[in-house]
Amino acid sequence: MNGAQALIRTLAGCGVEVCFANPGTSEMHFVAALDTVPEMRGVLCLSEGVVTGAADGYGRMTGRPAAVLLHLGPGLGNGLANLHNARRAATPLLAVVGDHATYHKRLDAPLESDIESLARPVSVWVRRSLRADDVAADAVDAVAAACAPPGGVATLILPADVSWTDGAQPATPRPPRRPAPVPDEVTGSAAKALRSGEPCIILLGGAGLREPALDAASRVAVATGARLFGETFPARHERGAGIPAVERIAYLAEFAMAQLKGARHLILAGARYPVSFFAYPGLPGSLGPGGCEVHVLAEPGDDVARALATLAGAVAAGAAPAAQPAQRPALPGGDLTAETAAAVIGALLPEGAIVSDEAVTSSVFLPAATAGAPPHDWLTLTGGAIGQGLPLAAGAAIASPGRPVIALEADGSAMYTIQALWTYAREGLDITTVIFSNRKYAILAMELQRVGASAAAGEAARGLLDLSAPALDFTALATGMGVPASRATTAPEFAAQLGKALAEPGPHLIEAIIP
Ligand SMILES: Cc1ncc(C[n+]2csc(CCOP(=O)(O)OP(=O)(O)O)c2C)c(N)n1
Repeated sequence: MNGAQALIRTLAGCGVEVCFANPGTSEMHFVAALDTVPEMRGVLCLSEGVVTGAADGYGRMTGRPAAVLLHLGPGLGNGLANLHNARRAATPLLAVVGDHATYHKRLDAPLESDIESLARPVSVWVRRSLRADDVAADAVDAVAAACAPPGGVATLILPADVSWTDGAQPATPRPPRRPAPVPDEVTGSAAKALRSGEPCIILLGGAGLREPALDAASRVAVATGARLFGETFPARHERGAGIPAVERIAYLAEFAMAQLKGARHLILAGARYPVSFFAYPGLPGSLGPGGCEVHVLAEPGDDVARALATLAGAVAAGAAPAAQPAQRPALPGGDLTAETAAAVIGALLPEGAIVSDEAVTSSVFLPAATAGAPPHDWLTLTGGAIGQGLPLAAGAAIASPGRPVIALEADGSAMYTIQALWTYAREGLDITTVIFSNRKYAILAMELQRVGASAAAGEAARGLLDLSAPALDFTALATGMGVPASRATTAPEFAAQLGKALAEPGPHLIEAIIP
């Protein structure tokens, strides 16, 4: 058995069963080894941003890492933006980065680069395997690091000669580490705040936005009058009819400050303290109200659900959670806009859907329109690096066979990793993609004003935010990659096309032309 075979066998033994890949020459023994380990499914993606974003979606849905296979420093570099998003999502993910043979590095061949330095900022763990004998043990350490709560990117650098050298053996998996229990005095201090009669907010993040944490948090809110919010961009938010509804903190700082206003105690359950996405002249970066006491009930790597259950036991005995009632918007007539499109999506969202939301400005109306739809998961752009939504949907679909996946995607963001559509078609993934085609970088037109740069901005500036000439033809792009596609220009057209796409298995794309 060579190093690559021992590595892949070890990974499969550790529960790593999918490898999203874009390989090169230094990874050829890894590629060849896939045929000897049928438990590992290789999934080809046509750019590294798709590879890493798909692994993020897979990890968010399974709680287990997918592997990615990347080609030296440049391959890793192409995948970095979505590794950054995965880091922000605390997704378990194993990045295998192929490298030149150990003895070839001194020659400074064209693809030679400093892989460690590229990997470190997005990784919780980085190691270079130096011998075929070590690679399997390194893989076990890598998986343990990726899975250590709350999860992260572990990067294993794999020299070509470590892959091809014979005499390697698989290593035994280690049981994953459990989330850390929250000490009684911490839950006790939060309980004291909740009993004080002073206004409290509980801010949920990470596992706090999943069941059973949501039920416990809702019981606390019902019993004490505390207000519940979710972090602005959660990795995975379980929501819909029957699940306690949690409004997310707004992206715009002014709105977020209004939501948090009046709180005397801010209890963080798996969430970070809320800060403004960017600095704006004259606005604070810290969004909590002045004088508000912060209680860290649970860090993201702690047992958030257990801490909330303990808290509910202390302050909410006998209280029932407030379940979101089932309700859907009526199908609208008339023009297609971000608002009517959201109503259509809310009216038709299927039970058990997984939504990848990178609709940017068009996502504003989606939370309210879908709040009472059947239970579903909502995945968001955790790290602000656009080009994540389409790859994320691919990984979520591969992680969750049988569940419908819906990618809600802004046109500008879609173009970063549009190659994901080819992987949808090749793998036959049940993904319905909606492109919100407003033919501009709308959010940046708004930000131009908000940062105070609009007075100086003229034709040249507006040109950098405009996507209208030539108009992107998303139906042609999709069909060119094997995904059936249609274009909607009215709300009823959109409803008919979405209904049809959701009813048929396999990938579909709808280009929604909106103002
Ligand atoms: C990797 C990366 N590059 C650039 C940006 C800056 N950026 C933020 S939003 C945006 C454009 C978004 O336009 P679109 O996806 O069409 O959504 P819209 O604002 O029109 O709703 C850009 C370029 C970013 N966030 N991430």
